[in-house]
Amino acid sequence: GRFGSNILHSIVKQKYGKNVSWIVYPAARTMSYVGDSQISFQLKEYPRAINSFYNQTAIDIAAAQPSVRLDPATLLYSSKSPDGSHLLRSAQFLHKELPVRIAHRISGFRSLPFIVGCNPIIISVHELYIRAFFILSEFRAITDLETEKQYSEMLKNLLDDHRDVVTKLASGFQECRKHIKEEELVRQFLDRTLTSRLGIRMLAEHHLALHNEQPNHVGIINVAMKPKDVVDRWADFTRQISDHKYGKAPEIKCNGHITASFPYIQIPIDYIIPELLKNAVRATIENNPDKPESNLPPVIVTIANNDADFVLRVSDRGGGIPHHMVDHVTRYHFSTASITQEEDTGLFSTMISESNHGPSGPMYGFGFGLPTTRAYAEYLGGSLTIQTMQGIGTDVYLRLRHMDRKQGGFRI
Ligand code: ADP
Ligand code: K
Ligand code: MG
Repeated sequence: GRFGSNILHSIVKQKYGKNVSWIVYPAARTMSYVGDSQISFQLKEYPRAINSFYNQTAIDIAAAQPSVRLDPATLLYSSKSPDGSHLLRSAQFLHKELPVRIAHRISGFRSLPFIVGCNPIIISVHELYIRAFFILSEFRAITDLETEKQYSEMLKNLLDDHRDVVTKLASGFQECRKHIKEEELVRQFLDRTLTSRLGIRMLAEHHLALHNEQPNHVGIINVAMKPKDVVDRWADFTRQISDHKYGKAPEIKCNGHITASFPYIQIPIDYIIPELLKNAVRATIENNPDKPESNLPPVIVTIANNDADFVLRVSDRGGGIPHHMVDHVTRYHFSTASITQEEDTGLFSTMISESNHGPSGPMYGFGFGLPTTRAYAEYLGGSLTIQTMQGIGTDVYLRLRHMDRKQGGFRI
């Protein structure tokens, strides 16, 4: 699009000292040059041309640099200064760090098998990353608060533009993964891409949040996060979409250390908890099809807090996971949502039936809940384990390390 032609424009200008203009034909996926000099070429097949019209060396150089993963305690204790210099420092760190992280992801896209890399949806995500790389790396040096404000505005827009990346990756791989022999390759790519995306978004959101005053918060860190409150909030949400889909919902109870509170970053938990609750609620309802709401066995969340970590156990009486499926449930795209089992359903949007859509998202169907949850937990120095009793129900243990650096903590 326009962005590509802008880059081409400056490359040509630099090399030949001439201004040229371009006509882009999106339908034909070709790009022709019209101008007044002798240079004349045509780029056939827009996707393949990405490599020629983006300045590759910049990405290569950034990709060769190591990423700097931050100790969350650094985020917490980098003190706020009245003159706003903490905002400057934070923006300067991102200005250097984000292009490196994005370049690593671009390397990941480049090393995908050809058949995957060619998928139009995967290409569109790859392009989003290339675009982000140039927007981030070409931003001018941040030396004053006015520039910082513009940088933050740009970050906010990028976060918006990348909002649907997970859904896009899910649908892109859904279309082409049947051609891939090495299952492991897809898993590694998705694990890395999704966790790196989580890290990038946490850093960006943290910077943006430093601009606001939110009670009990330093940036994205909730200095007194109460797991019980988070669970309760997502329990309401899950019961609401269950009610919408099935016309009923089991109770979701909390026990254990219900008064515990400590500093933590809520962003990943806000993804993980609803995924676990949705699975438990769905199993409970599908395993008790004839019971009225009042007779449904409750889903029970137990909270355990200690010096090193905290554990959430989600227990259901949803009949358990059948033996032959236990090893598969944490695989991307594995789902017992009937429609995903159909071969070659084409566009992903058709896979999640209308009736599965609550007011705030689907109950199931992506097959991404457990694998993403496990990848996030491991990225944060924790784990996700599943204990299932076939015929009775399932216990899922989410274990997460505290942020405290004395305990080894984790890095984002
Ligand atoms: P999705 O919910 O989109 O199907 P998940 O990764 O969350 O994807 O879960 C994969 C599959 O694992 C589900 O389709 C379901 O068959 C099984 N599963 C997950 N959690 C439970 C549970 N608590 N009880 C029984 N089966 C479960
Ligand atoms: K799955
Ligand atoms: Mg699920």
